[in-house]
Amino acid sequence: MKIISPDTKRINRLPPGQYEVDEIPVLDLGNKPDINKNNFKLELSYNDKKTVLDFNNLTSLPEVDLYCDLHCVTTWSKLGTNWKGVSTKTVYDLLTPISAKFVLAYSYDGYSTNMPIDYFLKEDSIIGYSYEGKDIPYHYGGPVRLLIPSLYYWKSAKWLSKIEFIDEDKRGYWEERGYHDIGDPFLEQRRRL
Ligand SMILES: Nc1nc2c(c(=O)[nH]1)N[C@H]1C(S)=C(S)[C@@H](COP(=O)(O)O)O[C@H]1N2
Ligand SMILES: [Mo]
Repeated sequence: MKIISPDTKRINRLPPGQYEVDEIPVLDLGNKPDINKNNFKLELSYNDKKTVLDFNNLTSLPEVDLYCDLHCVTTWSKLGTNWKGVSTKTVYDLLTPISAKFVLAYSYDGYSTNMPIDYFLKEDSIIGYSYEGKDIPYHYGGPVRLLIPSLYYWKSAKWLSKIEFIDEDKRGYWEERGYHDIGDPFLEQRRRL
């Protein structure tokens, strides 16, 4: 299935305060996690419910093609990127029935980020494993990263390790340091403090 991110259809596609770049800058904490397709595992949890997927389990789920823009809070935006992966809804449904209100995503480098469930489940939110027709390069968060195009790019966890569905919001790495709990680029929700 082909998904065109709704924000790419806006008349003014560039959110306020952003400028366009040609190449996606590499931004992360600088830790280099030992993770690849062979040792990759993704844990999903909601209270006592738990499921673990390896790379083959993940790529056996229905594949989606995503066309989207990326907006980093440091003010660069990359317009028109192409990814493949699994819809977040597909993965969420593996734990059904659940009624979580928030999500905390964790990464193999010690990173984490939180968001409301409705943003996590937007039609253009995916768990990505391919970028521009190839495996996601390690420096861009491969083998598997989260992509939440409706929020600033810090919500798109690279080297994804775990998705925790929760009833009460818990802050991730940057959110604990003052960044916004939602982070909508068109509303300029950059910082909470
Ligand atoms: N695991 C992990 N994911 C992360 C980060 C990180 O430090 N670690 N940084 C975030 C930030 S601030 C941005 S802007 C994007 C950068 O992704 P890129 O390096 O692929 O451009 O990843 C986000 N996801
Ligand atoms: Mo960022």
